[in-house]
Amino acid sequence: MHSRTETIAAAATPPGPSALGVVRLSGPDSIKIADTLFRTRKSARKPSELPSRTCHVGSIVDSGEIIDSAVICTMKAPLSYTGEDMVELSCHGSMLIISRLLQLCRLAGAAYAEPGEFTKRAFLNGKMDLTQAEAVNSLIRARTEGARKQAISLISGDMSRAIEKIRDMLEETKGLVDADIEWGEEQKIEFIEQNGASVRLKKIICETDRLVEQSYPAESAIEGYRVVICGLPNAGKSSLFNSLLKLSRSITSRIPGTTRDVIESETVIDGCLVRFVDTAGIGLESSKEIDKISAYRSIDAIKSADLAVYVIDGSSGIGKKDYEIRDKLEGVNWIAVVNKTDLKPKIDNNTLKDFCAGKEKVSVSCKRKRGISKLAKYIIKELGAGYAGRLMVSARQKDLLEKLSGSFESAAAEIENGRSELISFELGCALDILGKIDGKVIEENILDRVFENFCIGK
Ligand SMILES: Nc1nc2c(ncn2[C@@H]2O[C@H](COP(=O)(O)OP(=O)(O)OP(=O)(O)O)[C@@H](O)[C@H]2O)c(=O)[nH]1
Ligand SMILES: [Mg+2]
Repeated sequence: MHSRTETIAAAATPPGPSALGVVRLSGPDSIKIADTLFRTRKSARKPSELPSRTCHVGSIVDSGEIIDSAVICTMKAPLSYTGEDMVELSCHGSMLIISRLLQLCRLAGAAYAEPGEFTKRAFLNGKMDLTQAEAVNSLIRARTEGARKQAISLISGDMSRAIEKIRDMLEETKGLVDADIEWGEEQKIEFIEQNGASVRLKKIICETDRLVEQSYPAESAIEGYRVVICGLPNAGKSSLFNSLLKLSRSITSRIPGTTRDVIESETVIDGCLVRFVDTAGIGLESSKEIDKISAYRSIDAIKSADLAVYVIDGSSGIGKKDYEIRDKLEGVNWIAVVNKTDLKPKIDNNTLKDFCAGKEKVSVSCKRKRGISKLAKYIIKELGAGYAGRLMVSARQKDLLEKLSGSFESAAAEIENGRSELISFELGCALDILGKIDGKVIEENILDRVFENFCIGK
């Protein structure tokens, strides 16, 4: 990325014909650069002559030629998104105009911005912490109301406040331990001996555990949870897939082996994006190569599932082959669905209980559309994908939260041993991890990784 003394420019709107196209500049020369290419319509004023944070209609000009009409807004530091001098130009959304405008910015001294560079500057200038910056990207990528709400709650600082609370408690405790190291003998603080450190650490662990419990991965929320429907041929997998999607997506027929490929389609359930995957039946008595390939693909799909839904034909019963497939679900989160409940049942409760081995089971009839919405809600619950009272965290944050819990374990062990210096060291490590979560501790390679996933212009 560029140094912050450089001024950057980028299109903030996607390429392609549209009503408006926005180009933004950020950095010390933003307004000076805008002066070279913009004049207001009536009074031909330069951007530097306009009051900050006001909008003005005018023209983009290149050597006397009018390129387009545009609205300009200049924002003087620090009152801007990045905290630097900024200019936003809204012109017509034509690729020709936008690229010409960017060229003019470049000729006047701006560098083309890299992905996320505006938000990175906002972070570096203290406009937001790293949890908020990451949430900006989640907000842009959110495709469901649930994910949008979560991203907004993070941008407004829900995660930042939770981290700050743990930091306050940790700093206070470390302060007491350090005082104990320095003054303990003389002033008889005996903080550690009086159990003070361990009581405080328990409270901190409690607070952290709550945060870990509340958190769920942003990637699944944004890209969709993968729910793979599997089972024996003809169990009604494709019928269930279609019923859950409320769409006739897969072909269904009474001939076993109808589905050959892995078929995916997404839907939104209770504000959560779910990607359902229909698979070929496993265990088809066939020597054909194509059927073997289908079965391999089904098994592969199961391995990548956030949740597997094992469909049982309730009118056929549970047999040896069902158990063989169940064994392939080892290590995968799965539930059982008994389908075709409109027909005479052939499964007794004990067999079903034994097959499910503690896993949940739901009964449906795809033909009569019975039990489908209950199953959909159940899937959301099983995925842990509900949004109420929860925090969407990036893989990076989740990893650090787990490390934080680990460092508390080490601190607790040192409290047991009564070694103040080591307690203080472990608490310091925990503070360091907290700092990496919200960006109080800056590591350039981490920042690069966070911002490289952003779009250009954000
Ligand atoms: N009576 C009844 N029939 C059902 C129900 N669900 C599916 N079927 C029928 O069962 C047959 C198989 O359904 P599919 O959905 O194609 O089954 P599948 O598991 O995808 O089958 P393959 O792709 O061949 O593995 C079709 O004739 C469906 O109409 C149900 O709830 N009740
Ligand atoms: Mg099928």
